This record gives sequence, structure tokens and C-alpha cells, in this order.
Amino acid sequence: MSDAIEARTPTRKRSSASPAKSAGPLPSPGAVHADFSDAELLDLYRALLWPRLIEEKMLRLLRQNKLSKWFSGIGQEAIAVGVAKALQEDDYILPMHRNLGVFTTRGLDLKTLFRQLLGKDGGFTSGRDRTFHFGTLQHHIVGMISHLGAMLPVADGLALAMQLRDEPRVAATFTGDGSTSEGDFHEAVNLAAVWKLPVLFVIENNQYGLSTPVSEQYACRDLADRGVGYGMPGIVCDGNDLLAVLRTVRDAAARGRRGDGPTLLEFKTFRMRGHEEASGTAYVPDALFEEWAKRDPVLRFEQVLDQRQLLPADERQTLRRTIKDEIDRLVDEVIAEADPVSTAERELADVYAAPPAVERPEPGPARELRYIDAISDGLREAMRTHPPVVLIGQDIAEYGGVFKVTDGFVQEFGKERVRNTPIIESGAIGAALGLALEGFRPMVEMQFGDFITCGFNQIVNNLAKTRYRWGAAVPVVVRVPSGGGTGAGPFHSQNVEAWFTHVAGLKVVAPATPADAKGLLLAAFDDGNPVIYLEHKFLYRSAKGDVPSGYYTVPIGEARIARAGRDATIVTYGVGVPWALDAASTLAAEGHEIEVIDLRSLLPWDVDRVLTSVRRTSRALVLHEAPSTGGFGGEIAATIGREAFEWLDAPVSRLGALDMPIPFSKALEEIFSPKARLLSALRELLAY
Ligand SMILES: Cc1ncc(C[n+]2csc(CCOP(=O)(O)OP(=O)(O)O)c2C)c(N)n1
Repeated sequence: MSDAIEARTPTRKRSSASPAKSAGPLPSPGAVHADFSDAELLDLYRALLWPRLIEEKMLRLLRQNKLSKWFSGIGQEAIAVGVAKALQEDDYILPMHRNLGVFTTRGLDLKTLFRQLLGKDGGFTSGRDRTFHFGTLQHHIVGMISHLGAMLPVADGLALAMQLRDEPRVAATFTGDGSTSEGDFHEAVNLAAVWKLPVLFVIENNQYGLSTPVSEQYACRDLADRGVGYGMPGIVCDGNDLLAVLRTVRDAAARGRRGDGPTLLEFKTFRMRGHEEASGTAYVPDALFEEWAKRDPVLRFEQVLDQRQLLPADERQTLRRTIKDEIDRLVDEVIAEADPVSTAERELADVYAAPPAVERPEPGPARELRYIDAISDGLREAMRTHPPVVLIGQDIAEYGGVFKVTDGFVQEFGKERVRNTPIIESGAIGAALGLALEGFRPMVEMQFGDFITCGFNQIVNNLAKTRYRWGAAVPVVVRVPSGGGTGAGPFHSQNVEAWFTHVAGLKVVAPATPADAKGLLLAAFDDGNPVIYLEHKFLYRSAKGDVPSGYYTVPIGEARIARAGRDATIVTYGVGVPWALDAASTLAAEGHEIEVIDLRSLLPWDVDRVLTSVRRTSRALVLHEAPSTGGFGGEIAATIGREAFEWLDAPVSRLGALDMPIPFSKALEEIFSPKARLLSALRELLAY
């Protein structure tokens, strides 16, 4: 029959071992289908055929070199189709690489879909990302990034948005069996259970993660067994039986809509082709293919049709022919279209969302605040002004955060908006992304900036790239208590800016004064893009200054002259600013006037203000607390060296910490820190 799985990758040595699980006895075909009308069955059959026939076309295109890559979902279609059919249109689905059936069943425009698959302009990413790596909020689909597991916490955020709005909707997020070992899986499942979120975790257990069989992926009997450990039902379902999938998903969705929380669904299925078409299947025993071919979901569904005497063989052929013709016609039209044409300007313009034009009342009179109190003040203002601001972090609710920035917030704003998380970073940032997609303005507090490493992927790959890839803005503020000077050792003292200033799509700010701490925080909430907000721990209680009351913002990307001078310019940020001001005072007594520029924003940074200053003073020293090599100062020094070369009387000087971890002992930290070397570096610069 034409549904038969096409010949698998041709040249392969057969594996005799059978480390994947056998399918077990074949259930009697379509034993229970009385609860479906004839019309429903026919509609489901058509829904099952579309992804199968599109995929057969894609495999042909691949062989003809007209398509670069394909991850086959042949044999697994009942899961994608079943999930999409069982849910309501406004429920979210987060599909993975084998889930073409989600897109066809949700009724996406096929021509746009084919443009996407073929990397053409007019696809969902217009050639910016491949295959199913896109979302379409109109269809309530949030697509994957390559990093496995990364979308699971995003589903939590989407579900949280629904829960906060009291809407009876759910989010279904797909994962392969292999990806259930990723940390994001555990963080997301646990968070959903703790917060009772309406999430369906859909595991497609197709027996292999690339070449590695399930016996080498996990040690429990069924992945669904993990449900009990997280505190949610874990259900095993035959993933090749469309009707069983439908019933199972409907039940789990009803549970979510009732407010009873998430469900872990494990659908047993089999990957009938290679991981992707180039990688072969030599490691899969023949017997497994033969066994699972008998359980092919289309074949199984046709047996149901037979039992109900629906759609005789010739009509099935006609239906297939009609669908195939339509696919051929649309694909041919798309193939004839030109490849994407763009310009550097157009591409760059789409990396960031344009800042929304917001009218804010004039800020009120200033009062003296400590840096840390200015952060709290800004955060409170954001909470009062923007109802969708939701705070997420460890110990931030009743406890008020380890630095007490959110002290008293639960009393004023309630626990729904000031949310303790379990000890997770990646999961929290991923959830924030989901909330942002649904119109919220989440802030995630890292307990210490150093722990941001555990959320790195969500920031640099998910938050940063979503806007460019498929156009969705993700306004998430990540607050990062950073920096040293407190004798806190290698894991509670780092300056992490250089890890993020390298990532287009993020904004990075680093206030040095209480006024800027408040102003940049509120600007971050207004911005509409992901912002990494670096708050310096040493400044928390040491920096004091006047801070305007009310809604006060400082534009992101504008540096300030912290002290005017004519003999040299120090370009710095964060704790470097008070160091530079001290050094400038000392040198003033010796007759040197040093200009100090406080960058305030690192991405983007104020190139003009820096160049204007350096062209006037002719000498520049770039200073930061982080180690020198690969530090952000290198970026500034390179720009000054190139753009102000003719004005310089001395080579640009760079001063950072020694290239070593930050030691615990204060005596050792002084050796590490550039602070004590600043005056001599400045004198050297002036004497050159
Ligand atoms: C974080 C991460 N590690 C590794 C990979 C490479 N990779 C892509 S798909 C895949 C196998 C995934 O297996 P599974 O989750 O079972 O899904 P399946 O492909 O079988 O549908 C691997 C290892 C990746 N994309 N992301």
C-alpha cells in the first residue's frame, strides 16, 4: 500500500541486538471507536494523511537536493495529530522536530509552511531559521530551538499566564524520550507540579535518542513512572493509536482546565527512519522495524475505517491523490520562488523590538536612597505601573530575597505576582519567556549573579534569538546581583557581563548610582526586549544618592559623564565608577583633570559619548572589575583605537582583574582586583 514506510536508508549493516523495547502484542484494531461519529473518523483520517503525504514529498525533495535537512516523523503522526485534534484552538502547543502533524492539523497556511521548510522568504522565519524552528502566536504554536528540552519551561510560563488570567486553557509541550534526561525537563515538570500549572508534558517515546536506545537513556520502566515522583499523574498510552491518543489528551487537558495541574503523558511509538535522513539506521534491529510497521498509525486507522465500512479502498486512493496533487502544486510554486533577499540593515533592524512609545508622567522630587533601596523603589514602581509585571525568583516572596530587594512585596502585590520558585534558573527564565509571549512583563531574580550560568541557554539561545527568528518580542528582565569586594569567593563574586554582551538580541545594563539603578530598571521594563540588569552587590549599601520619585527612567544606551576633565578619560561602569572617581580626585590634587565616563549600558553602549570625550582628552583608560582577557573593555578599547586613533597621544590602556578566579580571602581578592592598580595605570597613561 502507498502508506508503507519507504525503504529506509539503503546501505546499512543490520544490528542484531535489541536494546530498544519491543512493542508487545498488537491490540485488536480499533477495538473501541463507538464514541466517534463517521464524520469525525473521516476528518481524523484526513488529518493523519496530510503529514504523512507531505513528509513523503519532503523525502523526495531531500533526495533531489532541494531540501537540506529532514527529521522524519513517519510512524509517529498519531501523536502530533491527536494532540492538536484533542485540544482547543487557543490551547498552546510546543512541538518538536518530528511533529509536522501539529502544524497541518492546526490549519497553518500550507504555502507559508512550505516556504518555511524550504527556507524561502515569506516563510515563518523568512529563511532565518530552519524547519520547525518557529512560532506563530496566531495559531498558539511556539516552536522549538535546537537545544533539546529548552521549550519545556516555556510551556510552564504560557500555562502560568492562563492560570493567572483564570482561563481554562492548557499548554502541551512535546519532548522525545532522549530529551527527558535534560535538566530543563526536570525543572519544567517539577515547576509545573509545584505551581499546579495546566501543562501536558507529551513524551514521544520512539525508542531512540539519535543512535542511543532507551535502555541507555533511562533506568525506570516507563518514563511516565516519573510522574509520581513529581506529584502528577503519569500515563502510558499507545502512541500509534490515534483514538487512544485523543482520549488520553482530552482527559489530561480536562484535568488542566479544572485546575488540577499537569500530566505526564508517555506515548509509545517508534522512529521508522534514521534520526535524520543522512544518519542511517544500522543500529536498529530489523525485527523492530518489522514489528512496528504492523502498528503504523495510518494502517491502524484504516482498519478502524474498515470496521466501520467507511471510505472504500478506491475512495481512499482518490483522497490520497487529491492531497498529493495539492501538495505537489504548492511545493512546485514555492520551489520556483527566489531565495530570501535582504540587506544588513533589514536583518539588524529585526534583532530587537522597537522600544514602545510610552508617555510617562514627570518623575517627582528626589530623595536620598541607597543603591539597593533604589532598586526596590524601581521595582515597586514597575509593579504599580504595569499590572503584567510578575516577579519570579528564589526566596523572593515572604523572605524578601537574600538581599531584601523584594521585602514587603508580597504584602503589597500578593503571592501571584511575587513568586518563589524551586531552586531553578533555567526553568525560571524559560517560564518567564512563556509569560512574556502571553503579554506579561516578567522579571527573574538570580539569587546571585554567578548562578546565571545555570540559565545560560535560556538567555543566549531562547530569550535573545526569538525576536529575530520569528518576530515575537520577549520583554524579560533578568536581575543579576554581581561583582566582588565582599569576600564572597569564586562563586558569589563574578562579573558576568562579557558572557552576555556578545549576544545580539540582549540588552545589558550596569548602573553605578542609585538614580541609575532605578532609572535603568524602569527603562528595562519599558524596553520590550530581554534585558540583563547587572546590579553590583558592593554598591548595594555603599552607594547613596538622590533618586527621583515616581516613574523615573534612564534611557538604555546613554552613558553619562560622571566627572568632567581634560587630561584623560576613564571609561568604566558598575563598581569601576566610584573607583575611577576616587582616582580622579587623587590625581586632581596632583594637577591632572580626569574625565570619568559611566557607561551605564553595555549593550548597546554609547560609542559617541566615549569617542567625543577621548577625542578631547587624547588619552583613554578602560576599566572593569572583571578579568581583562575577553572582558568587555576589549570592545571599547578596540573601538577607540580604530575611531579615535588620530586624536590619541597614548595607546588605549585596559585595566581589568587578573586572569584568575576571584579568591575568597579579602587579602587575595585585593591581588585579583584592578582597584589597587588603577592609580599607577593612570599615571603611566598620563606620562606616556
Ligand atoms: C541540548 C542538545 N543536545 C544534543 C542535541 C543533538 N540532538 C538532536 S536530536 C537528538 C536526539 C533526540 O532524541 P529524543 O529526545 O529521543 O527525540 P527524537 O529525535 O528521538 O524524536 C540529539 C542528541 C541537541 N539538539 N540539543
